[in-house]
Parts: sequence; C-alpha cells; structure tokens
Amino acid sequence: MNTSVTAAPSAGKLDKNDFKSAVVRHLHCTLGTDENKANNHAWWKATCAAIQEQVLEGLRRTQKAHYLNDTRAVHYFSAEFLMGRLLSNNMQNLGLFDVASSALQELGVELTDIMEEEPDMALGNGGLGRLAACFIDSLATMELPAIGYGIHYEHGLFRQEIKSGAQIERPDSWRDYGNPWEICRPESTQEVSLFGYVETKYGDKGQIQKEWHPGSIVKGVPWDIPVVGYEGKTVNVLRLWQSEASGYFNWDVFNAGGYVDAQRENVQAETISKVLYPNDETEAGKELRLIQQYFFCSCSLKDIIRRYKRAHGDDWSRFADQVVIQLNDTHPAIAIPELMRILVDRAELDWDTAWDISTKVFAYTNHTLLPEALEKWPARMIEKILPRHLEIIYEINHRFMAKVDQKWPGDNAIKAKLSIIEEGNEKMVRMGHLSVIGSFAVNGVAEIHSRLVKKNLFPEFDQLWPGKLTNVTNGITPRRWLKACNPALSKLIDKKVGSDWPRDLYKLEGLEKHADNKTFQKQFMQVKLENKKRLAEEIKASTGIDVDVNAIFDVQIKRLHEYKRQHLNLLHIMALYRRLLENPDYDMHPRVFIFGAKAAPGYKLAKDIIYAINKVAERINNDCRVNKKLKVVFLPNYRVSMAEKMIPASDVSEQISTAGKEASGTGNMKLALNGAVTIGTLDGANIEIAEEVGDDNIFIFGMTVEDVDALREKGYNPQDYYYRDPEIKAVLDWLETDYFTPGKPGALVSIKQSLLDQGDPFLVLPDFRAYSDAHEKLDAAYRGKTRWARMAIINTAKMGKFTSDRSIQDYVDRIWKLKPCKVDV
Ligand code: BZD
Repeated sequence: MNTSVTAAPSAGKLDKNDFKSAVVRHLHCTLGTDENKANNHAWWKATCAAIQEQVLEGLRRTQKAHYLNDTRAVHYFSAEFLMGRLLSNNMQNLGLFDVASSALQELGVELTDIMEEEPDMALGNGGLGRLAACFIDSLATMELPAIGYGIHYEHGLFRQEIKSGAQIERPDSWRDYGNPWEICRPESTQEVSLFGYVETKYGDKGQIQKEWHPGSIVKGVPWDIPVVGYEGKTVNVLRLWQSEASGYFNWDVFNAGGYVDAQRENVQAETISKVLYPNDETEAGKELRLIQQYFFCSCSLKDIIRRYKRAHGDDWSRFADQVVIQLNDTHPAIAIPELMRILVDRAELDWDTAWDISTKVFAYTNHTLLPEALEKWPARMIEKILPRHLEIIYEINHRFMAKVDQKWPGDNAIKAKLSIIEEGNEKMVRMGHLSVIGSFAVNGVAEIHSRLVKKNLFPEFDQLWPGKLTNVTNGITPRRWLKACNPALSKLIDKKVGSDWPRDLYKLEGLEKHADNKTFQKQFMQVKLENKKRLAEEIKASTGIDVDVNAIFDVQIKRLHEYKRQHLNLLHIMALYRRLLENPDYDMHPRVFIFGAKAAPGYKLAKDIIYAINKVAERINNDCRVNKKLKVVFLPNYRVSMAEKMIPASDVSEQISTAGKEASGTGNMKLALNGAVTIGTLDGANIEIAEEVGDDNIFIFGMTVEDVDALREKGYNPQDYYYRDPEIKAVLDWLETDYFTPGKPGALVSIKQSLLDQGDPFLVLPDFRAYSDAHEKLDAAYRGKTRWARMAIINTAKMGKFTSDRSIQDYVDRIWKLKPCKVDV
C-alpha cells in the first residue's frame, strides 16, 4: 500500500501565512468559533493546536527513528514534573516564535496576551520537579532517546492566595478547560495490583514459587506530553499515568458485602492520581502516597517491558543494555522490588540473574540530607499494600547483610546502621538504603552536597562500593530561563556572541570582554530596567504596591522553609527599617525586597513566616518616613510562569540557606544567568557559582559547613547572640509587640520563639551580622554604577557550566552511557 501522503509542513518551512491559516482553521474546525467571536482563550487554544501539529509531526518521526534504531534509552522516573507553560517554550524550540507573533498580529491578536491564558502545569513542588522538566528539555535538545515517567495529577500544587497576610490554599485545576498538549493513549493502559496476599507454592522441581493474589486492581491510563528539543528535531515524550477503576475487586480477599462497597473501591482507584502531595522536604508517610509511588512505577515498568519485548521477545539478556532508569530521589524506589518481582515471579529468572539485571538498570539521585525528608515506610504498611514487595525487600536485605558481614565480620552496629530495615517500636523500610543497594550509581546534585552524601549520609556504602557514589551538579535549561523569558537580553547577547549560546552556553563567556564597555553596560542595564518596569506593573496589579524601578530589586524566590531562611532576610529588613527610623538620613540606596514562596499547608512556622513578611511589608510600605527607600513585596502564588517574570527583573539573588542544608539550588543559577548578583552562603551550587564568577562578583557571607559543625560541637546558645547584639535583640523583641499587627500583640511571636526558645535550628542568629555586613557592601557596589553593571554582566557571562545540557552530558558519559539518535527532518 502506498502510504506516502503529505504530512504537515515541517516547522522550519512554515511561514506567516501558513501559520495564520492554521490558526484560523483551528478556530473554525477545532473550536467551532471564528475570528470575530473568539476571546483570548480561544485564540490561545487555536494557536496551541497550530503549534501542536508541528510538534506531533516531530514526535512521529522521533518515535520511528528510535524504533528503527532499537536505541538504548533513559527512563526518568519522577513523581514530579514542574513543566510550567508550554506554548512559548514549544514555539521557541520550533523556531516559530517570530512567525507566530507576526501572524497573530495580522489577525489582530497580541501573542504575549494570549500566552497569559495558559495555566501552568504545576505537577511538582519545587526544585526537584523543575529539575526533571529542565532535564527532559535537555535530553530532547541533545537528541537523546528518553522518556519521562510520572503521575497525571488532576490537581497540581495548590494555588496560593493571601488573605489578611496569611496563606490560603486553593485547588489547582490546570485541566479544567482542557490541555491542548496532552494526548491520551488508552491503547497503552496498564493494570496495577494492590493489597491481597502471597501464596507460597512449589514448582515441578520442588522450587519455591510465590504467587501474589491481589485484593484489587486499578488501571493506569497514559497521557503523553510531547517534549520538543531546541530546534525541533527530537520530540520525546513525558508519559503521565492517570488512575482509573478497573472493575476488578477480589471478593474473596476482602470478603466484602456487595455493590456499594465495590463502588467505594472504584472511587478509591481514582483518588490515586487526584492530587500532588504539597510537602517538600518532609516525608508524607501516608498510605496514599505509597500507593501513588507504586502506581506510577508499576505502570512505567510494564510499559518499558512491553516496548522491550516487542523488539527482543522473552530474551532478558539485553534488557540492561537497552534500559536505564533514573530514580529522581527515593519517591520511585519501589520500582526496584517491582522489577525484581516481575523478573523472578513472572519471568521466572533466578534471583541472582534478576538482581544482576536490576542493579544494572537503576541509578538514583539524592536531593536532600535533611533527616525529616528521608523516606521511610512502616513495614506493616508495605505488607498491607504490597505484600510480595515486602518479602522481596527482606530478601534483598538478607543478602545484603551477608555482604556487610563479609566486610565487617560480626559488627552488629554497622549492620543495624546499613540495614534497609530500621528496627524499633515500629519496623521501618528505609527507601534511601534500598535505592543505594539497588542501583549501580548514586549521585548528589552539587559538589558539596555529594561530598556530604558520602561523608555523612552513606559513608559505609561508599567504602563498600568505591566509585558508586558520585556527583552531577544540577543545571537549568537556558532555552526557557534566558531565551524565552528574557527576549531583550537574549537579542543583546546574540549581537555580541552570536545566536548559538542556547545550545552551547559556554559561548556566553564571549560577553566577558565587553564587561567594561560603557555602551554595552548601558544596554545591559537598560534591558534590566525595562524588565523591572514590567515587573513593577505586575506588582502593582497583583498587590496594589507601587515600587520605584530605580530601587534595587532584591529577590528571594523558593519554597518556604526554615533552612532556606526567609526569616533571616526578614530580620534584616526589620533592622533596616529600625535604622531608617532612628536616622532618617541612614545611607542606603532605595531597595525593594521581593518574595515569592509557598509553604507546605501543614508547616505552621513556614506559614507564620509568610504572615510575618506580609505584616512587616504592610507597615513599612505605608510608613511615609521610610517608604521612599524601603519597600517589601510578597507576590502571591509563586510558580514557574511567575519566576519567568521575576528573574529577568532581579538585581539581587538571595541564596542564604544554612551551610550544608541546600543540596544545590537551581534558582541561584537562573537568577545569575539573567544578570542578578548573588548574596549567599557557601552552600549547594552557590559554591560552584562563586568559583565561576569569582569572589568580586558575588557576596558570600556567613558560616561554612565546617563552622556550622564547630559551633554545634561547642554548643550553640542563641541567647548569646540575642544579648550580645542589641540590633538582634531589638528586632526579635519587636516581633512580640503589636507594631506590625495592630491590636494583635504576639501574632508574630512564634518566629522569636523558634529562634530563641527552640534553639534556632538553622542558625539564623549566628549568621545575622555577617549577612547585614554583606548587604552593606552590596549596597555600596550597586551605587558604583559601572561596578555593578560589570558584576551583572560577568554573572551572565560565567553561567556556561550551569546549563542542564552539561548536567545531562555528565549523566550520559558517566552513568547512562547513551548515544544520540538523529531524527530526519
Ligand atoms: O531539589 C530540591 C533541593 O532542595 C534543591 O537544593 C535542589 O536544587 C533541587 C534539585 O536537585 N529538593 C526538592 O525540591 N524536593 C522536593 O521538592 C520534594 C518533594 C517531595 C518530597 C520531598 C522533597
């Protein structure tokens, strides 16, 4: 049969008129409206549909090329993908932004307006989820065969409203009006078993066989989101699983009583992918979360195996040559016993063969050292939900303990420390241990973090398997985080270093030689000013606050957590306020402190800090004695699309975590790339940023990891700092009054209490003075206009290392061993 029908014109060849007709055709034929009736939402949808035609053509070509070449691929397992908006990104990557913009203009529509119609895909909490999104962008750009696997949450991270200063959580409904990018693939539905019991049987050779009789089965329906590489050649897929009731319910197991109960089970099946857990850096410990994790891992593994079998049948010997699975933290660690179950119980491989395959497939990325974030599941809970998996975990552990005994004969303390099972009142399964034992590579996300993973978190594992624990420093995609979000700066950069930099970010080094050029400095700072004007309008529109665009825009944007120390920033703002009240001539350049942060709904102190920021802001912004020099803004509902507006407009990047606590940070990279100067501690990737930009172009302050250890060793008493530093005392005492909360004295006292009575766990007070001094230096530097312009330019120029393409190349060379696959266009 001749199937050579004409496909859609390829993106590069599409001109303005083609694009205009595509958009109008979709208005008419997809949306059932026309040019006169269409509102911005309809224009947005029609534009997405026109772009999606190009995307799907690339997807088809890519899938064909990968199939024909039988490529080895990486499978990025992540409970979170924080994708943000896709229209602008897809247009940029297809090289269609300018075509689309002028086409729409001729249709009387402003592209930037309709882009605002797109809801963010906020299927993640913060850095970990956004990292996954940057990585799949780089994988497609670098023409690497890759699939992202995750959960198709009905509700992503909550929408934050601020009412009388306090955070209120509202449901995020990103798909209420449909998502133009996703494709449902019901033909690839998988079934996932849960609950039930394990039967022990004996095979014909007398060997023990296990059969899991599940109590219920749910369906996983895949939704594919195409991931367009820069310049549009490779289009990979992000496959997200949605849970549905399967109708299967094992009446014997549950011995339940009829139709109503069965319906209740169906409702439960659908709750699995209902909502993203909004906790970052705390372990949820909830049954539903474990079910979510298992659900998407099981669907994804079955999907991978189905694809493998299509090419290789039942020959498992090449599985590990074709498949590598990267575990984004321990959230997908249950995939390890799941693969073992499939290989041993289903494929009937012997344990050693199965383990050999499995440990060549998995690699694990650690994102945190915080004890409260390390996942542990009660063994009883796993037994109830996944009885066979608990047995397999015990078997993995049993064999591992024998290995430990060989290395440290008779050392029970080491055994207890390394065991996957934590003994105690309640037996717990340590998912970090399982991940290290079940993977061939383990990485931290910045040099210092990886060093601490080896030294403090898993030292014995490092001795057992030298070289297994390693570092891959995080990165960010420059396509979204400079080219798309900061078009004016991008064009200026193009003129100086050519237009290759989005693929080869080291090209930005070419800016260095212009750093002292007065004309270039002026142009660079003019772009910044225009970006600040746009952000000022946004601030006015969403908070009613007027800000001076000539003030320093000092920005702290990240999840709210004590270790990130937004309250250190706040105490410093209060100190500045006091200084201005005491001395109206206090010498400082006008400053606007801008925050964006969501607090986990159950994290009381984090919510108190948001409330305090808003209350202090209200008082300062309305105090005409100081508000020419000092303003404070809390922008509600911080998310990817808001970051894209704030980052290009920032002068100063606040990266002030307690040393040793922030694994890497990636906002630090995005801000520096856009010419913001960092004030930060020697923590996470700040250290590597400082190495790149040099000490003159960053404001480093505060304790190092060694200082922190030494202080704790000596015994830290916050009272010492309180009584020794009158300014610290004054601002902490201020929190107890009703100065910021008229009529409500004590409304902000929990912050003082945590710092003074509860031991200041993240050492805010010991770093306060150094932080304040660093700000004074920063203020002076800003006032030396050419000095600041030079610093800002150098920051952009030196960010080459932090492209996620470099991170991915590191993974490819040292862990995944992947080859690119060319896709013909
Ligand atoms: O991961 C973050 C770290 O805190 C950052 O330092 C690092 O840069 C990024 C990327 O490596 N961790 C998270 O974002 N973690 C979570 O969001 C999370 C989510 C659910 C449960 C636990 C943690």
